[in-house]
Amino acid sequence: MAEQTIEVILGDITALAADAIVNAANSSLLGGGGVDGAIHRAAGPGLLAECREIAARQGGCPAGEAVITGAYNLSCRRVIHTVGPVWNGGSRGEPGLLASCYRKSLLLAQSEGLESIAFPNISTGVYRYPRQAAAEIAFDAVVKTLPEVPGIRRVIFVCFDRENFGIYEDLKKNII
Ligand code: AR6
Repeated sequence: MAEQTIEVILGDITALAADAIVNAANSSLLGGGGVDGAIHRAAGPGLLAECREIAARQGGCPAGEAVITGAYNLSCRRVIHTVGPVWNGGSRGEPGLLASCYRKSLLLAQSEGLESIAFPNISTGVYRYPRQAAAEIAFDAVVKTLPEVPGIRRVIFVCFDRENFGIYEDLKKNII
């Protein structure tokens, strides 16, 4: 089987030309701050209009799930919106919900015929998930799901700050 790669980069996910970029959205799907705000600003108003339609049709998106839209003014082809858990101490299902964000996004990308997907560090901003723990879950979920999604050739973890970048680089050295 052809190779599947996992890359770690430091940068702004809105600038990536991957087939899909993943948005760390909230369950309303109607935009917000952080990476969600940056993606909506860069994509333009068409993205919000499509998110509104999805929200009206299915009542938003629960934590751990994912939906897909067009990319409008972004350089990628599609945007996958997933909703991470709010960190509440770790005993309210947060690890499973965070893993599900990565897994469901990969399955959705595969089902749409996409080959490359870029993830931000879901839940580690406004939702306060501890960074080391979140990064371990991200790698673990991706490594475990990749065999089920052979169409996905490239997974890119896009870190926006040096602390997350360091954590991801260390994990990549140890895992791969
Ligand atoms: N590119 C890549 N990563 C980014 C960018 C960017 N342009 N901007 C921020 N990050 P957050 P959450 C990183 O808060 O914790 C929103 O209001 C950031 O450094 O965006 O899942 C939503 O509407 C952090 O590491 O998402 C929800 O209400 C990571 O992205 C809520 O925040 C995630 O931080 C979701 O919170």
